[in-house]
Amino acid sequence: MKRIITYGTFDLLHYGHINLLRRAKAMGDYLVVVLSTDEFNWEEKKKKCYFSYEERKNLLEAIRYVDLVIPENNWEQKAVDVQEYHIDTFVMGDDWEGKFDFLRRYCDVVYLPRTPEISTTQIKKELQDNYGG
Ligand code: C2G
Repeated sequence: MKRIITYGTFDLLHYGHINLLRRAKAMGDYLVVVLSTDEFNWEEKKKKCYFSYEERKNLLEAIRYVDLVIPENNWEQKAVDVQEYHIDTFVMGDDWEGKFDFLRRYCDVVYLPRTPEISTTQIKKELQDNYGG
């Protein structure tokens, strides 16, 4: 049982997120998604989510690739998470390239190419430009 973990906000879920989750799950048998809480997003990432934590969690739990969704409350929990959940591989999009190499003492660390031309920020901007008041 190869166990994979990944982290994110996953707001306005889109095919870039799905591409990441599909590839992450393909690397093992069990995928843990650590989902940024509303507080963490606002206080640490300055992101105001359209969907709440519970709504984003419900969406992720409906995805066939996802086996467990747990909260991300701070930047420091990753080393604890990978040990507590007996993780074999930590996976993130390559916009985070190199940022989590310190986890290599606990598990493999893999950065996957991001899906180009789609992002939650861009979705919000295009909606504002095309349908904004
Ligand atoms: N992603 C992707 N392609 C996109 C958009 C996102 O592969 N077009 C990936 C990101 O690289 C990330 C995951 O999807 O691995 C989730 O993206 P976000 O929700 O934007 O996550 P982020 O805000 O980067 O949070 O502690 C780590 C943070 O929680 C990561």
